[in-house]
Amino acid sequence: MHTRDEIASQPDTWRAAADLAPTAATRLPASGERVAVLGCGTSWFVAQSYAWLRESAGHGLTDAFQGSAFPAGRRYDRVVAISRSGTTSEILATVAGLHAGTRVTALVAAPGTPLCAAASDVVALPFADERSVVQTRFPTSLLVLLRAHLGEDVAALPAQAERALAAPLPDEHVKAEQVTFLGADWAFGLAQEAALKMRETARAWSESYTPMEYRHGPLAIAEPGRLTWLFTGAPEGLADQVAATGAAVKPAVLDPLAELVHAQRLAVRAAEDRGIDPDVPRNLTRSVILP
Ligand code: F1P
Repeated sequence: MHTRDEIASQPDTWRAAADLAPTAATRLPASGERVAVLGCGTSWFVAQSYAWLRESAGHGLTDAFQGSAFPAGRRYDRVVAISRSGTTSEILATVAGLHAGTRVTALVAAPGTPLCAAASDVVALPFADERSVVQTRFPTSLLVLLRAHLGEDVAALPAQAERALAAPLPDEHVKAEQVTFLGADWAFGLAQEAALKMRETARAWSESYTPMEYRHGPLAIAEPGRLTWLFTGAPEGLADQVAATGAAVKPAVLDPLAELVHAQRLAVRAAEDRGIDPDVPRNLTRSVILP
């Protein structure tokens, strides 16, 4: 099963991504540039996480947009377009419509694709490309590269991925009727990605919020037989409040990116438990190419 194999390969692809960071540096945004990051689906969630990390690390204004929702009047020094396939229509259309002179960095798994031809700079991670329709190791490996580029020491992350691959998946979690993922700050993008993984892979009811936002309504659906999974620390009192509803609570143990790996495994296991083949997600294709 290639989805499971690709999930399991992440310690290696994360090492390769960290090794690529120094030579990719000149093709990635320089400190101080005004940057917009584009993506669709999984790649949009990576865009959100990267934007939060870059701006909070003091490297400059960084906005994230869906490929189809770029505000055409805005001017940026550089647009970073994330697309595993390099073929997604909305990304290609938005890049084609940018103001002349905007530098474009394409972050792809597949070099030689249309997005690469439209970009001024390309960083390709072919070692993280996937046979699986649903994305797992490309987005996480790309975030390792981007975190390294932003100055973070990522040396310990592959070992975190190993721990996520060995972490338990209790029946109470696999059989949960509904799962809500919570992540603060840059990890909100990861929580959204985990919830998408549950929908794409297992057709499961899943939601995602920041921990502070969760109490503003979504908590109403917490009840026995459901799961709330934290990717980051819980604000004062939240874990107790969720536990009081009878829902299972999974606290954050690992780096949020490794928590995502653990959640990818939950999506695969939940799919199998429902008799669904994770390698054949319903209604989905590798990328959305519109006529
Ligand atoms: C983005 C994407 C995937 C999704 C689906 C359609 O593709 O939205 O995240 O799983 O299969 O395409 P890409 O632009 O990153 O190649």
